[in-house]
Amino acid sequence: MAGCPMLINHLLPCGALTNTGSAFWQMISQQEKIKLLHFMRFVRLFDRRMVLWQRQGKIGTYAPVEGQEASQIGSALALNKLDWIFPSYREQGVAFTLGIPTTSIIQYWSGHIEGCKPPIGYRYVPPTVPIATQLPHAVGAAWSIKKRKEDAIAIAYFGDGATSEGDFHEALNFAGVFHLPVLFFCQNNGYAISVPFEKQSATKSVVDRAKAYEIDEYQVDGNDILAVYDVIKNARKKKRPALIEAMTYRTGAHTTADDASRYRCEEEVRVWLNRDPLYRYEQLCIKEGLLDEEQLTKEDEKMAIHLDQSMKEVEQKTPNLPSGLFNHVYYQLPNWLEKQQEEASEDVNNGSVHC
Ligand SMILES: Cc1ncc(C[n+]2csc(CCOP(=O)(O)OP(=O)(O)O)c2C)c(N)n1
Ligand SMILES: [Mg+2]
Repeated sequence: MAGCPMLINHLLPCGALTNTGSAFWQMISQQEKIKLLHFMRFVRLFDRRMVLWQRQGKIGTYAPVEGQEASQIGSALALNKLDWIFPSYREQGVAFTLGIPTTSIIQYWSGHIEGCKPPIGYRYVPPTVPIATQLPHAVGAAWSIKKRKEDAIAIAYFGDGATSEGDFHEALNFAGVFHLPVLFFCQNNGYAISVPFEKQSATKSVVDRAKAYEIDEYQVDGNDILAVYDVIKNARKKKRPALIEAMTYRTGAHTTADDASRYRCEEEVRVWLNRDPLYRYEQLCIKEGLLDEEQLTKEDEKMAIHLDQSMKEVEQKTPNLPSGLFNHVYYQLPNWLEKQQEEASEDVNNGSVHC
């Protein structure tokens, strides 16, 4: 397509198929290597099911994660139980890896408040939709970790678009000045909705900004799960502020409300499909003789059953009423909002709004 600003060179030159020299690869058992593949396959299956369910009207708008699984699963695996995690809205891969239940993730995308509640004992805060606002929150948590001398870090997940927000710069500055144990993990997927990275940044990469705040910087091939794991593990150990840029790509649309063909061409997407992180890891497992096709198929079947059951469970829950939108915002609702809440209830009662 003429005039298509292709992001084909957006990925770091990665050389080998996948980094088998990785400390992680050397460390884990054969069983764990296969489990990792199941994890990636599960997130992929979940993601595709969610897009279908959105089309069937079972859930609300959904932000697909396809193409970013290695960045998300690799980074989440490198975290410890006491770490504080501040996700954006696209972090389903992180949530699954940390053990957040499938029903909870579906509930989040169905507008149920329960989907925002992490299970007790998890330091996974509700996903943030306002871009970059979770970064100062992560800094606050890191400050508390430092004061309490906890053996933990805070990590904020965000996209390349978030780096144009004031919150991003304030957070990095504060973290640098106070030497806080916080990782700023940017998944640079090339776009902020339809805006390509080079149109919103004068610097060639996100990590270039780290120098200004005197914090550590890492740039990693975000489609290589082993490389991502190693980088996060290494950065985590230092308990210092760091900006990490995982170079990746979302092969789907920004959300189910977006038509990505309006701003990027087929050729660009094709190039990135050939760099698919799941395919890469799967090929590695095959090459290393780890893969049992029969076992994989059986696992896939189990996953599909689990997903359908989880969806059924969510559907059986009481639907979220529009009046619920007003809860959990104020300790005491102001009069004018109380009135709106009553009106929302009336709309449901008289049938003008369906749930
Ligand atoms: C403060 C704020 N401004 C604008 C938006 C609208 N918005 C939603 S997603 C998005 C793009 C974010 O891009 P990026 O940070 O790269 O994350 P990605 O969606 O690519 O994962 C924008 C501008 C928003 N949610 N919050
Ligand atoms: Mg982006």
